[in-house]
Amino acid sequence: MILQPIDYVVYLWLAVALVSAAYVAYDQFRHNPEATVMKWGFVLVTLYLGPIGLLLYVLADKEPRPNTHEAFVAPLWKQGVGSTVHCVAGDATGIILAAIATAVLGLPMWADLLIEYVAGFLFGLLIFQALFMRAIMGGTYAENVRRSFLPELVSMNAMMSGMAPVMITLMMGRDMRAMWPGEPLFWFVMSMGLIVGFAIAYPVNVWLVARKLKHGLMTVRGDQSRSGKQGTADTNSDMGGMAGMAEIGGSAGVHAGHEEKPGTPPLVTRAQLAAVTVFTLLMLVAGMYGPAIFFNLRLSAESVGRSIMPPGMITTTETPADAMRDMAAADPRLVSYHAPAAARGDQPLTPRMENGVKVFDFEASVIQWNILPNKTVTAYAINGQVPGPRLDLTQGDRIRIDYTNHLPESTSMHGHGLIVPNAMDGPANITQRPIAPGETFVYEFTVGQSGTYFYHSHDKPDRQQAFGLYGALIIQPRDTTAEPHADLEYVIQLQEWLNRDGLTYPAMLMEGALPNYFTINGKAYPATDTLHMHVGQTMKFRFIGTNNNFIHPMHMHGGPFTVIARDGVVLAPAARFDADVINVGPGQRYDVIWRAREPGKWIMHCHIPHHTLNNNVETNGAGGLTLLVEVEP
Ligand SMILES: [Cu+2]
Repeated sequence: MILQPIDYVVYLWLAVALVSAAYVAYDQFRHNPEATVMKWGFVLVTLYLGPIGLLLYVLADKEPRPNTHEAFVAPLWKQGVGSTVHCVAGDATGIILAAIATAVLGLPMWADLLIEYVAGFLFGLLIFQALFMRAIMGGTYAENVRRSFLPELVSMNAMMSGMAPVMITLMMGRDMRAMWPGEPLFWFVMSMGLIVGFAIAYPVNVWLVARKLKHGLMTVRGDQSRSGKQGTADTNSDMGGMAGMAEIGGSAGVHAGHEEKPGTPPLVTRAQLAAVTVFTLLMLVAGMYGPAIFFNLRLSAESVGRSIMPPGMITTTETPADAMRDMAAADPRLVSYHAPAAARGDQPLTPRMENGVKVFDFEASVIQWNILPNKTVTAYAINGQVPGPRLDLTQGDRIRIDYTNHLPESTSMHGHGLIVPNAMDGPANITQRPIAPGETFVYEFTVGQSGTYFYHSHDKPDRQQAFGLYGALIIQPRDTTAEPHADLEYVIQLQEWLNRDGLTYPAMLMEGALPNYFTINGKAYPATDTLHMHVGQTMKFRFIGTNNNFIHPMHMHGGPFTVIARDGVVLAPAARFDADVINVGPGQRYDVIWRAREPGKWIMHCHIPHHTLNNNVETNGAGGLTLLVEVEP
């Protein structure tokens, strides 16, 4: 599934890598007179480097015409390619196996790096160098390990010094999917790291080949009557189960690209070797330690949980994984319901009566929700709507809410402003154990108050309420005589959203997390409701600060309204006042009555102009927190 623009590149790259590796495998084993160890080396490296591996194969190793391979691969630059391919094939395989293991085990990045280095080095040395090259080099396995140790060390150091910073920078940026081997992005990032590692290791390998410390490409022309799969018995026993490698030994004619015989003394002094070894060790330290200055290497793939953080979020070496998961996008792959574009939230929910108790079923899940006809958000929703269903109650009702959690994280519900038994209040980990995914929690209490209230998530509300876990509680008083009357009524629930490149992040008053969309009842203007009135009619607006961050100065055109209640409590007649702007802060409720005085199109909107735009764009004269009231004569 495409979650980010980079994913197109990732899938394309991985497809090209697979096709390239398939071609190299076919051509190597069918047509190219190369040693088997190098054939496998090129296949693996093409798998890791994609089209670059294919390019190197065709330019440096693929026999151009029959019986020209010996001469074709002779130049030093090609021998250097062969030597680097041999190194990277072994080292990278060890590194990738280690990366998968450390991710699954939940080890931190710093441990991941060290284990990758050791695994890559050992895999390269013990298997790709000492084991597979033994038939060519001669001698015992132990002699080969000893002889290969320094060349393998300097080559591995150089490769890791290039790979580590690329891997860390790309893995530990804002798209943490890159840390998890189950994600295609992980393989793409590994590929990018290996490309840089290959490039850095190449000059080192050219030097190693030139000084006769390592072999490069070879030409192997076996007995044509014999299948390449069948080696001699003694080679097979050395190779264990890897019979396919057998033809590098036995009776096959092997010609190393350089004409030295096995055992030719290296053309290198102790001082040169020591200098190169020390220098590549310094490169390694710089490559491994350098990124720790900028990234928190204590994080693990498991702890960050494939989070994608908002663009612009400030992360430092101290930013914990919890902070990243808190600010991460809602995962669109978890969407269980695509609400129709015209669906509305705040729908009255009819209870079923059980022994005099009004019972409501709440189901929280991840949905796709349209805030505009052409703009969807990934929302956390109750009963598939944003805002959640409205509960129309009467003072004195006994109610029960059976709350089932289908979210990927725990949750809870708080009845905001209500006087309830403490155990029914909702703050997760304070008055109740959070409702785990798949669990149901029962909230039951008697509604003693009346007025405008709301419910919202009280488990990580900065994240969950921002994603849409809230809804209105409208409670009629038992005695309605004191209630100021209006002809019509409309509930206004405010919300802020952050949506970029198709992903929805919890909007927060933090760097990189500021909202770019704003909704009334889950819709941004011009998708908000248009209200219809006649001159002389009155409308009771119930403002609810269901949003998380801003105080919204809600302003009415066409004359002032009368503020008649605050936070569910009706103001005494002497305390009521007229205004044309009311500041609705998070959690606050104001009931106001507005009289239609003149016919026409009157708008209500937030007076922070940025909040009346959709991603900074004005549509049909406004956007976001804007509502149209059409008054007929
Ligand atoms: Cu506002």
